[in-house]
Amino acid sequence: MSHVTELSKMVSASHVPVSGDTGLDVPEFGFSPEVILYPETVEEISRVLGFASQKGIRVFPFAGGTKLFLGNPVGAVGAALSLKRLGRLLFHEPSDMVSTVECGMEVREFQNAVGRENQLFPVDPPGLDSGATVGGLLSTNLCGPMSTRYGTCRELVLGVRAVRADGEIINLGGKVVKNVAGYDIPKLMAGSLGTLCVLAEATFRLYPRQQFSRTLVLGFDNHVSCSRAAGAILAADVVPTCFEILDEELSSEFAAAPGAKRSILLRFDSFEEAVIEQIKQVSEITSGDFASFIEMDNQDSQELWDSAREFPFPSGASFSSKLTLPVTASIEILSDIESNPALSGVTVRCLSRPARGVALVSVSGGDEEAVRAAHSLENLADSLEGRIMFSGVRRELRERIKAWGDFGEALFLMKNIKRRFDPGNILPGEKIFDAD
Ligand SMILES: Cc1cc2nc3c(=O)[nH]c(=O)nc-3n(C[C@H](O)[C@@H](O)[C@H](O)COP(=O)(O)OP(=O)(O)OC[C@H]3O[C@@H](n4cnc5c(N)ncnc54)[C@H](O)[C@@H]3O)c2cc1C
Repeated sequence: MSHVTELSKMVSASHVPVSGDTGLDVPEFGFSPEVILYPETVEEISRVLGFASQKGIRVFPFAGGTKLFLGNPVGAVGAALSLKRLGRLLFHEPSDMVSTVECGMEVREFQNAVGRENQLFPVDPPGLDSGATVGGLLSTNLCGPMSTRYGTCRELVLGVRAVRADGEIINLGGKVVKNVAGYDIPKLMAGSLGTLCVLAEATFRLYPRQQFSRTLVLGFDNHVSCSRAAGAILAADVVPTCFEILDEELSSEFAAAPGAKRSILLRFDSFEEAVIEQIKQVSEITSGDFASFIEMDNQDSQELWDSAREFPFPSGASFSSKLTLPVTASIEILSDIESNPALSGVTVRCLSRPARGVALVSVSGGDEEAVRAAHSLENLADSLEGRIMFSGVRRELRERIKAWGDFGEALFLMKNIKRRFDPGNILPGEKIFDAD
């Protein structure tokens, strides 16, 4: 019996692609697995991985297929393992504000399920309405504007049930908010891009859904007044759910403050009096700086937040990048980029999330100019003591613009962790680094 036939018998459903058909409507998949497996239980995943590791068959886990372009390209794999059939809500205890979910459930569906009890799973990644799943979200550790207040999945995950490359089912963490003595291993899974384990179930802490919400859009004539206002907001006694700075391009493109040199987007969610008080404070501390000040309700601001959430994906850009910087540098980064001569031959769009110290940059232009821009951004991140990651790099440029910057001393540790979890590199480690 061939390996493909044996693997197919271990799961409830499978698909053997015919020539030229990956079985997935995902052009970015980048490789043709011999078989796509759709397990329905953790035990089925375990059987597949146990067999695959004995035979040295490489397995690629995926789910929504919305972010397969992230990280380095994957080499040949024997089987792709779709989590789509593991999409059940397993546990939700509203009084403990904790829920356990199977990793193939779509993030939006999970949010709707806990929302029925007036609770919130506060992560808003790009692709939220295109089928991004809980497992994909945790393994990429992606987030959106709400990360200003709630952080990312790494901060919200309490426990995971996962399957190691050798087929062993492991339970990490727990179902209560304070459960950690020593290493907090579930957090290691956040951002591991499917290279350590297949995530089958995850337990998250939840938050109460807020009753009242208002958005502010502040437009600025120049970058100096924008930076001053951003600094004052960061230092003030206010707790925005979202806080973004847009450059001139994005201010117009998102129809936030067309014509403004910069704009600041803020959202406050709480009970009504608290929101009104915070808006008053922001208006007072920034009053000498802004050129326009607009207040919007939830409905009117929806499109704006959808645009901010989806940036920088999907894009026809040459590449996107994410810079992680000291907070003050993340305010000034828009000006640093504008005044950088190496970035003058390309179109740059930039959004900064200053409370997180994160800037998202998308670059479009000719191939040579784009490569030069990527190196220049790398140097800029370095000079500011930050880090940079590239994603959505145009296919022709992938050899010249690698997904990750220099990991430095962390590389040794990362490789050791990978070897402990998966010595045979059954789960493609090259998404993050070469497995030498
Ligand atoms: C460099 C980089 C930048 C990013 N930038 C942002 C950003 O700015 N904002 C943002 O919100 N998000 C960002 N993301 C992440 C992305 O938005 C995810 O949030 C999204 O949820 C992917 O879900 P999906 O189900 O479509 O996953 P897929 O596209 O199906 O899979 C994505 C990855 O997760 C792995 N995976 C999927 N499911 C599992 C599972 N059950 N077990 C193990 N591995 C699994 C896959 O192997 C693959 O490597 C970034 C990620 C990276 C690495």
